[in-house]
Amino acid sequence: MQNLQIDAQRLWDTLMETAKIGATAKGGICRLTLTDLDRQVRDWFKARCEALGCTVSVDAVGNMFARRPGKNNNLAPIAMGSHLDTQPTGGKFDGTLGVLGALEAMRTLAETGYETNAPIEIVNWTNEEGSRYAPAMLASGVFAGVFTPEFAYSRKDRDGKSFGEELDRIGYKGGEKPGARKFGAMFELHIEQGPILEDEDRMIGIVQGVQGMRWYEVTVTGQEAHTGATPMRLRKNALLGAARMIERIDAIAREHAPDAVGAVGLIENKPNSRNVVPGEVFFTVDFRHPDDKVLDVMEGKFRAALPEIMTPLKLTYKEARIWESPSVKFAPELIECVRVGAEKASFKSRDIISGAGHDAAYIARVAPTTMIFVPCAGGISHNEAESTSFDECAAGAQVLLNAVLEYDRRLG
Ligand code: HGY
Ligand code: MN
Ligand code: MN
Repeated sequence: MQNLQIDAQRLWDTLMETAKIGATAKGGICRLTLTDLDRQVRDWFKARCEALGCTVSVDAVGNMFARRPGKNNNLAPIAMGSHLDTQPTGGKFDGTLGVLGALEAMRTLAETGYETNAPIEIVNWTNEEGSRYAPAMLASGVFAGVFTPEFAYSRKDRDGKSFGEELDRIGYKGGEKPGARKFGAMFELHIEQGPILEDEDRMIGIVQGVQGMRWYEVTVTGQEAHTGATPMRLRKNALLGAARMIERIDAIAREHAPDAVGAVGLIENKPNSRNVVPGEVFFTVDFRHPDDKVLDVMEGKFRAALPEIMTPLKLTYKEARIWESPSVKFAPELIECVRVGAEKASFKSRDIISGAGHDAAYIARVAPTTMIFVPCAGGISHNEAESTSFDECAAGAQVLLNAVLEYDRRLG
């Protein structure tokens, strides 16, 4: 395997160029899935891949595949995937580094004329973030057979627009059946989104798997009333019930620390008027833990707390688990390729479990899959201040290329 070197400056320039698509005043990116900004970055990505001689295909939920042939095109392709959609106050690197790191690896293969045994594909997975359309990792989930395309199309954002109509509107509803394309392997480069690599001065995270994740939706119903004329004992204050639940959700996660995490991230208070007792509150819950059995215990405590808190306040509620992604272990033979890839580039590494969810968690169900992490400053992510350095981005792309070529070499 030649000692191919990625072009660090070219990678950085593409990251900064695409960061302009949805740039926010605070230096982040707001590029929600299936918006015009998502279309813009998809068009940009498609054009760059085609300029390399790749053929770009799109499946029925908008997943994009840029393919470079190998010596033996009967071999299943080796994929390098991640996502180009962001959080509303996202950073420049979450997801984008994985797709553009793969583009840089592909550019390096093309300009050196290096012929791989297997075809190589870059993948842009639709709606990894789950911010506009829940659940997260929706389109990689369809590809892996966890959800149907119809389920994905039916998902609505908080303005009532459906995934299906928005996918159509931006022109990325492809003809390919999701999952019909079989990968030999998938590698995903991603920022850690936590503080461990930086804290231990390691450049590369050799990811072993992804922790279990569960999302819930709760609607609390009380009674709108005048905040001045209604005695406290007669109020049915939905926001008070929600507030007590938010505190309890935090406490449940802390009872199972240090590995458990829990938060309420989205809340809608109605009518949200300063002199009306809130009559209805909608909020979301995110629980995670490496052990699914502990998530069962946390779920039980959460569900027991609802009547305990709501009944004395004369409130009613609806609760539903809308998403469950069990903990995932990645493919040992691919993890070994990443280890070889990091050693080849002389980067200090450590094994790590992913706290964040990733498309790789679903693709691991249908193909050998693993991930490569690089640090982000202070472990901050899902924040406009998200920052991964020039050298760290380059290191990630180099190890991605090395790992893919190590895997490909073993096919020869
Ligand atoms: O929720 C997650 O962990 C991912 O960022 N979608
Ligand atoms: Mn991500
Ligand atoms: Mn994210």
